[in-house]
Amino acid sequence: MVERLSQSFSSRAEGPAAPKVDPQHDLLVDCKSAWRDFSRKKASRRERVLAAILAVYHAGPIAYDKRGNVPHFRAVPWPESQLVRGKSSETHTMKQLLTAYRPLAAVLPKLMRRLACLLAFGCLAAVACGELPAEQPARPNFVFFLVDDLGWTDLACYGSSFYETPHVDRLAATGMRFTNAYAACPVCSPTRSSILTGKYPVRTGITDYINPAGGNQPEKWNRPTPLLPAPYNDRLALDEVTLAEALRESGYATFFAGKWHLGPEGFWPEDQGFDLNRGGLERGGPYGGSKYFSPYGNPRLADGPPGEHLPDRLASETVKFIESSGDRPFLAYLSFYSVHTPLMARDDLRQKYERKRAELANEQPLWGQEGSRQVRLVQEHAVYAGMVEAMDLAVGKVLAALDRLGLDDNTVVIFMSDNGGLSTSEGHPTSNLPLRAGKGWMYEGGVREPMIVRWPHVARPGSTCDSPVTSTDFYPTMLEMAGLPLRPRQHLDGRSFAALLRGEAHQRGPIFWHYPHYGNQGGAPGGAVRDGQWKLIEWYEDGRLELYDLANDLSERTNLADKHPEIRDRLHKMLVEWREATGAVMPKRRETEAPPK
Ligand SMILES: [Ca+2]
Repeated sequence: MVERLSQSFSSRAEGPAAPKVDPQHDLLVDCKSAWRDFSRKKASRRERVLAAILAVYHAGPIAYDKRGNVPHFRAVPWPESQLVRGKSSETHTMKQLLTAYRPLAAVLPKLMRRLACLLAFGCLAAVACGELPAEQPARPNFVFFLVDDLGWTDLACYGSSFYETPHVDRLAATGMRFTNAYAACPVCSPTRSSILTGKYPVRTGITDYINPAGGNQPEKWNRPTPLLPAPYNDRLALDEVTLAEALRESGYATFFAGKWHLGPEGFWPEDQGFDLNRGGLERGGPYGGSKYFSPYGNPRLADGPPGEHLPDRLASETVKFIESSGDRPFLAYLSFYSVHTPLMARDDLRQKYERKRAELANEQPLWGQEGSRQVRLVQEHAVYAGMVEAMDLAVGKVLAALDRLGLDDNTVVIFMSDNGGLSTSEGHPTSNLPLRAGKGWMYEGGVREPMIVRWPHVARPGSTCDSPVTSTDFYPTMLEMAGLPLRPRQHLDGRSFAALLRGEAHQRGPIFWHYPHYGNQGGAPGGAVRDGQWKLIEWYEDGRLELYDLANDLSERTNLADKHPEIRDRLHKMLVEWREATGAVMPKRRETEAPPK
């Protein structure tokens, strides 16, 4: 037993991957890491007790409270002479320490009894009684990659044969890839709010993308549509306890980089739980300066050298934060402006994909029809491909930093997009086939997302999960991963999918959407519910219902509303009751005729 501990401690203390920490505290960190490792590996009770004794004796309350890992810990007034020769304030090497502790193995049963007497409560008592859960006590770090407008098939690991995404593919190979993951809305601000609050957009009132000029509010609406869009909130309320605030309250360092799009100044990341904000504003795109290249004209992001590329810069800022986080657990939320318009890529990447497009010489039809819009059917947009690859390179930069710093082992990495790929407007840069339509639409192309979660030692590397989840679910899932109590009154609509990551069954129940707006991409106001294999869409202009069997019709080609009226009516009732329960605001009929086109 002691030999096993010795090996673990030695590798922690002397191996090349040992985390770089304050020399005053490296002993503490290493004890802690060792204990965490033993917990993870489901070590025997005796091994865990010994690791705990080491940790308690040498850590004391300050180091643990600082990191917030084991808040109930108390230093044990253990007679020094019995354990280590010398003063506890001295720094011991691991080898010295283990030599000193070696006799402990012989007296362990007696020590356990004495410990149980000394500690009537607290974590160590739980260890001694064998009650400590197998979960690691060290809180995991979180890196959350949110990509803007990335479509379901925009990654090689999700089937793209044109875009090249080796770094995200590697993330998928080391984590779990979800095939039925949804955004809470087919446009961006609402989904962003759902991740940070654990609530459907209908509850935060942010049901459409935030247009700082208010052009999509009903009083300013000037498009000749049958309905006036519903009014909606143009900022995330400060009284929401965001995911970042919940983690920060528990000792996490919190960092935001990139696109925010959840309200004006005063409602930016620094006002919603993030210690640092690099580039987050009211803007929905990189609309200042030279846009995707420095100078950025962004009051929350200092300009870099001329021509510096924004996704790479955001990755560098994220790495800098991770390097400076010390021994605090952290949340690094890298919210790319990519791959949203404006369509701009590095010249070398654009040229690479122009060559690739020429070599592939596609002869399939490029365009189909979705409502009044053309929809792209083939991925071959060289500039967009360059944007996807630049995002992938930035992800790779952050993942490499985790590896280099020895943090990959205790960092949960999440990858997600906020709505479907842009396929029916603004350059039509991508195709979401086999999914129907894209960003701005209630069909699967608008809301089904690529989603990857790497939870070291828990989620099976390279696994795939087909169970439906949605963007409200990150909040409770991440609290559960961190060993923190859930906040069900905050994340009202979120359901933890930690069980899925553990490989266990989990039925999250139906998933709902409410989008009472006209998108810029051709979509019309509507609502939807997915329950099992079935999805019902209700179009608010005329109440038309569409029912799809996603298990057999992923592309939503065959409307079964008339063939299965009982399923249609059951789902419609669910949707109506959900809207009533959540106080959904509906679009209104115009009181006067629509202005002429
Ligand atoms: Ca978006």
